[in-house]
Amino acid sequence: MSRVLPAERGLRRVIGDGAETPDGEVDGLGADQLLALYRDLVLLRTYDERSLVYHRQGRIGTYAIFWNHEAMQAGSAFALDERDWIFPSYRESAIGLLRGMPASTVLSWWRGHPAGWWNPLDYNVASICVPIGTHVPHAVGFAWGSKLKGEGRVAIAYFGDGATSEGSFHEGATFAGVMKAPVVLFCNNNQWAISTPLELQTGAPTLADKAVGYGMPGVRVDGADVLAVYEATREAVERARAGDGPTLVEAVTYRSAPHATADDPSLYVDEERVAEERANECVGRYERYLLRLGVLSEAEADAIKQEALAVMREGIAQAEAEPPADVSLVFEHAYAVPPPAHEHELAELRRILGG
Ligand SMILES: Cc1ncc(C[n+]2csc(CCOP(=O)(O)OP(=O)(O)O)c2C)c(N)n1
Ligand SMILES: [Mg+2]
Repeated sequence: MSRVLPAERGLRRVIGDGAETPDGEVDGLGADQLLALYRDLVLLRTYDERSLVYHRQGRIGTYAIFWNHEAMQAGSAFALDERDWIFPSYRESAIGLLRGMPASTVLSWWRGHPAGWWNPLDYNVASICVPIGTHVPHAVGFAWGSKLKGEGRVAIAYFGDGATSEGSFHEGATFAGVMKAPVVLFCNNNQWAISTPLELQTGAPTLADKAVGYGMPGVRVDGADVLAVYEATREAVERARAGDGPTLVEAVTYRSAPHATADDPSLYVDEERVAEERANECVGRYERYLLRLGVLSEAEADAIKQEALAVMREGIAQAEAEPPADVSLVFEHAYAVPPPAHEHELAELRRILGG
C-alpha cells in the first residue's frame, strides 16, 4: 500500500526578493520560455485591469476580478500540453486567452452575449463554471475517461478555498484518488470565499492536508511566485501522465481585490495584509526577477504591455460590434417541448423589449 504523507507545510518558492532571499531557477526553462510566461502574465493582468475599467464604463456586466491571481493561472497552465484540458471557475474566466481564445470571446461572456460561448473542443477549455466546485467531478470524469481511451491527456480543475467545503469537491477528489485519474486539482487559496475567511472554512491546518484523505499528494506553493507554481504543477502533470494519479496543489495568496465588482471588502478584509500583498504582487515580482536575470529589458517589458493593451482594445471593439442576441435564445435550451404558454410569453417579452 502506498502511504500518503501530510502535505508540505512550507510554501515552495523560486523567486527571491532581490535582497536577502536569493533567486532560484527552474530546470529546463530557457530564456524564450521565461519570456513567454511573462507575456502570459501581462496578458492576464491587462485583461483584468481593463475589464474593471470596462465594467465601470458599463461595457461589461458584473466581473470577478483576478488581480494577483495571474501567477497561479499562467504558471499552472504553462505546465500543460495543448492536448490537456482546463476546467476553469469564474476566477479563471480569461484563461482561454492562453490557449489562443480571442479576448472578444471572454469579454462577450461577461457581457452576457452568446458570442461568449465557445466550443470547448476548439481550445480544450471547458465552460466557465460559476456554481462552486461542480466542475471538479467533470474534470475528474473527463480525466478518467481520457485515461481509459489511452489518450495521455491530463485535466486541471481550478477552484477556490471555499470550494473545498463543497460536496462536489469531495466527490471529485474521492473519485480521482480511487480511480487514479490523471487530474490536477488546483486550489487558489486566496483565504476568502466572498466574506467568509479561511478559518471559518476548515479546521484543517492547511488545505493541502486534505489530500491525505483522498490518497493523493498535496503540495503548497506560493501563489504569487509564477515559477514555483509552474514547477509544482509540472510535477503534478508528470505524475498524472505517468499513471500515478492526481495531485492537490494548494497555491496560497491573499485576495487583494474585491471578490467581484459588486463586493465591498472594506467591510471585512485586513487592509494591512492587502497592502502588503499588493506591494509584492505577482507580475511585478516576476518582472523584477527577469530584469535581475538579464532576460528582459525595461523597453521589452513596455512593448509587451503595449501589445496586451492592443489585444484588449481590439477585443472590446469586436465584442461591442456583435449584434444584440435574439431574446428567444434565453429559452432555446430550456425545454425539450416548450409549454403551451411559451409562444405567447415570448411575444410579450419581445413587445416589452421593443424587439
Ligand atoms: C454552489 C454555489 N454556492 C454558492 C455560490 C455563491 N458564491 C459565489 S462565489 C462564492 C465564494 C467562493 O469562494 P472560493 O471557493 O474561495 O473562490 P474565490 O471566489 O475566492 O476564488 C460563493 C459562495 C455559488 N456560486 N455556487
Ligand atoms: Mg477564495
